[in-house]
Amino acid sequence: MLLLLKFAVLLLTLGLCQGNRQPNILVEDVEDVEPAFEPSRFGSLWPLPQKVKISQDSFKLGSSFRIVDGKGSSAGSSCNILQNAYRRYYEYIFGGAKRQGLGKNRRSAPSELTELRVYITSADSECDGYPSVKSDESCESLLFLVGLETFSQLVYEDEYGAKSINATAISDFPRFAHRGILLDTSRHFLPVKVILANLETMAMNKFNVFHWHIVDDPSFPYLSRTFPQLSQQGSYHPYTHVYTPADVKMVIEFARLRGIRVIPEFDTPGHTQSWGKGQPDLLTPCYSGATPSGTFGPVNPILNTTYDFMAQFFKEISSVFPDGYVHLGGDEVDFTCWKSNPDIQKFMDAQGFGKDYSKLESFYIQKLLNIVTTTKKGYIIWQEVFDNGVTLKPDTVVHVWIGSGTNEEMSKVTAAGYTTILSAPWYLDYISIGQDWRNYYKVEPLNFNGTEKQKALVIGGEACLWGEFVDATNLTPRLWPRASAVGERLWSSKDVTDLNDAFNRLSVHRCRMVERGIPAEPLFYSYCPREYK
Ligand code: CP6
Repeated sequence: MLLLLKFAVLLLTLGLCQGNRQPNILVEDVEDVEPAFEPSRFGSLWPLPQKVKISQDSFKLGSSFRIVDGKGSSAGSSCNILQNAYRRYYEYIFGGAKRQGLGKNRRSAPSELTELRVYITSADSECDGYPSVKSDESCESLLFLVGLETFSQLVYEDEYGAKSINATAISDFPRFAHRGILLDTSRHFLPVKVILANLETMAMNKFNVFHWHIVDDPSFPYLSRTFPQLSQQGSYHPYTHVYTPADVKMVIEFARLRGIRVIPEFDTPGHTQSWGKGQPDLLTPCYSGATPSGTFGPVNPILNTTYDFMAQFFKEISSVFPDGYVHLGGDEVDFTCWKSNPDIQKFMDAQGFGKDYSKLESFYIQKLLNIVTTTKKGYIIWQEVFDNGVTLKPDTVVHVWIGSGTNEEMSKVTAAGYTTILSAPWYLDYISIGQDWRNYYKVEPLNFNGTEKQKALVIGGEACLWGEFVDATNLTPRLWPRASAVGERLWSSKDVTDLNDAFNRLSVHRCRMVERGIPAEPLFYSYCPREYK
């Protein structure tokens, strides 16, 4: 794929197409003047592309500058991902300012750029489809989104306020295919507007997975068509604090247009208190001595009705969420309630599990995985499921989150041949004074003992913003720009570790987010040319 500028050429062939990693952005003067490329000045690029050379030669974006399909491009006016992105980035580049009285045929000065022409060269650019881990940035229209973001980051205002861009050569591709953000809509309901604003910001930071931890103990905001009583009874409010099918569709489409996958998490058998409100008998009754105490524990693994329910529920989920993967949780199962329940004890004896409740946990998960497999989805699970020795499909993604022994866990998971994503060092709900982004930035995901083959199984990571202490009032500034540090670690080359350079670029990138209407918090004392309004 290439982006072509009239009077200067911007070749943007960021490639990852089916293993073909030979991407290039090239801006060069068509008058065939060899631009003087000066390395080492990276402007405000974030995350840093794999290779950047910004020259001193600057060009003004002409007053009739537009972003258009190149002639003969294999994807064009009918590609809504592209058309939508042209409009979005035009607004970002020109700050949404109306530029009136400028006819299409108005002449521009010779050094002015008049057009950004977009050439999509591959036949099967995904204009209508959804991004996936395999097609990750391999399909050109997705790659294009990333390229257009990079292009917009190269544009700056000269001293007279004119939009300018320097002749620049960029080679780019992501280091890791899975670059995620976890948002939790159970501890606090997040209005769709807030979710969309964060998807938009994810795109600015080249994240490509929205891990939607949609339900958990405190509330069940997902409105299920098959089991509407789940949110009717289990949400904070059955009308105002739910995600309707239309809301979910909107989130998925908004994400798709930005090259972002939406992976929902329906965490079981633990973290399910809210499910029990609308689905009687789903949870295990806890006992106090010989009688039920009236409280409930994890999903009840010994009833056939549990699995009938899960089969129906995940059949719905598999059709509502188009991504190839669902996250099935499986973390932090508390055995206290299971231990108290005499029926569970009988079942344990009958199965020969003895007193090992992790065997019961695995029994449940194994059945659940088989159910979900029939829906033709892959699954991601938290690390405990792997630790407990459950049989997993070869394409399972193991999500490593526990902060102690993280490297050993990464070694074990990859030695067993599973792909993995890392979150343990990136719990953004944990806050303290100071520049904690530096700690997220310093993480090297492949710093564990293992072969090259093992390291290749690390497909990426996720920054997690668990929801106990965030809602619409404070989520966005708490997430950005702290998550941007994770974004660069997952995108840029392993040797991009210069904290001072990162600080300088991130400060400007932060101001750019602010300018684009995102209340991203400051890194340190500073000001932005255009402060948040
Ligand atoms: N909720 C769920 C959580 C956490 C997990 N799962 C969690 C645990 C420990 C910390 C932060 C978050 N709040 N469902 C663990 C994956 Cl420190």
